[in-house]
Amino acid sequence: METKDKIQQMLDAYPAKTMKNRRKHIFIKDSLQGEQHIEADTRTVPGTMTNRGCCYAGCKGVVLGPLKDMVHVVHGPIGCSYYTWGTRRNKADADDDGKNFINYIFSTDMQESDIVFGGEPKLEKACMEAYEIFKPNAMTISSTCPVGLIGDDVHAVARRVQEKTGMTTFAVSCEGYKGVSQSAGHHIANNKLMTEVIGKGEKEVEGKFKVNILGEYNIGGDGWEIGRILDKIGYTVISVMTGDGSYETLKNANQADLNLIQCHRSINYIAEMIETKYGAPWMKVNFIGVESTVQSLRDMAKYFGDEELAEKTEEVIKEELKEIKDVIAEYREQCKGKTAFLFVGGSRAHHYQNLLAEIGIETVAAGYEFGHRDDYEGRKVIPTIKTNADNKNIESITVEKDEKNYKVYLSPEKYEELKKEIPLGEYKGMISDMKDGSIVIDDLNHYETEAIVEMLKPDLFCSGIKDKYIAHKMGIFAKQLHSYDYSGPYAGFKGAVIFAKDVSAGLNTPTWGYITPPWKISPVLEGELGGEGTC
Ligand code: CFM
Repeated sequence: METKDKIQQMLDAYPAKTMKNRRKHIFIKDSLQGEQHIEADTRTVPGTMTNRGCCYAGCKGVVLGPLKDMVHVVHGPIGCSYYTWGTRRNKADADDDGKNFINYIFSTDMQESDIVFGGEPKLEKACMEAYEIFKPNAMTISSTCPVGLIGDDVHAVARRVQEKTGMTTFAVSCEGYKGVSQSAGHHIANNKLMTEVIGKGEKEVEGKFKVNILGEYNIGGDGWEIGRILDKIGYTVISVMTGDGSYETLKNANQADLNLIQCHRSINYIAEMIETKYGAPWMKVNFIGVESTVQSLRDMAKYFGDEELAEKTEEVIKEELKEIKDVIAEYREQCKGKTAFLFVGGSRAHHYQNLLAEIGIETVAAGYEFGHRDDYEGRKVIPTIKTNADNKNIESITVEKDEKNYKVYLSPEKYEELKKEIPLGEYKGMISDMKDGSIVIDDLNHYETEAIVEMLKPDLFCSGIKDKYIAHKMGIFAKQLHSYDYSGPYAGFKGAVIFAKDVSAGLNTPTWGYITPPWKISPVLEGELGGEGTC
């Protein structure tokens, strides 16, 4: 049976309405068909087991949480805090001020009485207590679902805390139910960082070739490896958004000459707003994979157009490649010919394809949990994306040119000229890099995970904790691309070696041949419905 028919068979198991919905989220890449569209960033069909998270997860968990010198107070029931406590491996080390609170979780532990009588007094007390104990550089308050339902005015509380303490304090209305996934939370957090933090710094940052790294969260230390390389070349990294980031550095982000975007999905809004308000352009980079890293470094050198910088870039590339070339070749020998199926949030299913290819692994299927159409098809589709009730629910802000701090970095002519060579203000999306015949799938659910693994029999399944063990039970090596399991960094040159080593070890262990999945031993679960004492 052809893949196309197998996919149809998979969809046929659904009720008609669900099938109609899901078929728009999946296709087989075929260049002969011209542009292929995918439906994305729409509601998950109720009842299907999605891997998506909520708006609060995207706002507090992904974008705000890694800012280490701030205290992030969660206003809500304890579960919202407990289950987001330390589950994302965004590492951080304190700067000179010694303030690093990311190992903590701060919650108001909302109870029934707070729901009935209002939780504002408790929230204010919690913020003041956290301030007294930790003296953070700034504070955020994140709203969870009940806050929106009962109407606690978190913004008023934030204003009162700021008045009393003199510390920057702002609240975010990122109730979990907003939007259709954590993607809504990214947008809300981006807006707040832009209005409340970026541009508030008063000191001028010294240094040549000033950049910010956007959408880099230092998972497993990725940001540190990228920072090491940029530092060696001679860049000044003003701020990283937001892995190992801080309020203190983020305040000055408006002073950068160029914004580098690693994860487009979670942070493109800030890049656009900085460009409008302060003038600095943004460029898409990818520091996952050796070739992608080399390409990104060369693109950066081209942007700055400085001869010495270009020379140093080549020197560093040469030096780094020399160190890793043979090791990568060795792992390639061990992994070549294998296939992979990637399903990650909103950027990694794309970013890892080059790195896998470098060790001889072909990506046969890939998808995002919550990416938008532009993350699949490229930014060119943005004007054609329809707004719906769910995305209208998310505040969209417009910023204006800051006459005092606006700088012209490139003349419009130079910008257009450079745009032909480097991805300035451009992201081409995942589909263009995929081979014909590969499957692209959006918001994969657990039934489809099993069906596609069964269908393609990939050697490697890269996803997260929610579906890792399904693959393992099916005898297939699964690598978590969210948390990197317990490993990392995977970015840059040194990271590529660690990734190759981990993948090679996972693929080549004889373990997979010894596994008999439970459904092969007792394929049918037997039980009785109803009976005495059941309700
Ligand atoms: Fe960006 Fe991320 Fe990702 Fe993301 Fe995430 Fe993540 Fe991710 Mo998990 S910001 S979209 S919301 S690269 S937590 S560091 S790994 S789903 S692919």
